[in-house]
Amino acid sequence: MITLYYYPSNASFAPHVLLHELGLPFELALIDRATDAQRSPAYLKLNPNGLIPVLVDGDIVLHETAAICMHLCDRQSSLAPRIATAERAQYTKWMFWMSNTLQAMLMHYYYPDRFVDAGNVEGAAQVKRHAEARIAPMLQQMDDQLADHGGPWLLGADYSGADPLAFMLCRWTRGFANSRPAREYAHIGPYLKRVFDRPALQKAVATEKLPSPVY
Ligand SMILES: N[C@@H](CCC(=O)N[C@@H](CS)C(=O)NCC(=O)O)C(=O)O
Repeated sequence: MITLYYYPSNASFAPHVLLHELGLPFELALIDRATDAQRSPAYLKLNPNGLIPVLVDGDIVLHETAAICMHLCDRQSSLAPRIATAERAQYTKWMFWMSNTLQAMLMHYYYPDRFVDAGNVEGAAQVKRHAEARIAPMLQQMDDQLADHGGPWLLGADYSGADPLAFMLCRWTRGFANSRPAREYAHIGPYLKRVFDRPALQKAVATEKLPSPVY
């Protein structure tokens, strides 16, 4: 049995969608952030970083969202390009870029107080503004990618594990105050709608009870 440790709307969303795409039996285990369950001794044994998600797949215990997505996709050849191809190299690049660059900056946007001294409200507001400003050209890069290949999915013609991850991260920009959220970009907007319309994503949205509009 596969278990995904999750919390609604958190980074567990992309793996949750992929589990539905795979059609494999799995169970969800709620890590209740309201009670800081991600910092409980039992959970820290699964992920010493105290962060959501964790995937347990048999004797594999995995944290890091992009790594979990790639592991799940490797179970079904249609969800990731074949190893040692140019397409695979680009897929790996986008997974690392989303995790390392876009998601990392979104963490500054969502948790700006962690990057300044306690009580430094103006400093935190500044970090948030700067994070948003730095994410704007990243969204433009994704928009350019979609425009350049003209295909329906992030990599081009084929849907892959990069798509639920891209959707999740774009969704996290929905509250941007000083620049355009992802849905307002010319190519990302229709792309998000295509990913949103997939039955697997709809199932994850329903289970996590994400409020409308979702992105
Ligand atoms: N690099 C990690 C980041 C995961 C992450 O930041 N998770 C957030 C939820 S979206 C979390 O668990 N936050 C709880 C906390 O910071 O205490 C990954 O990709 O899995």
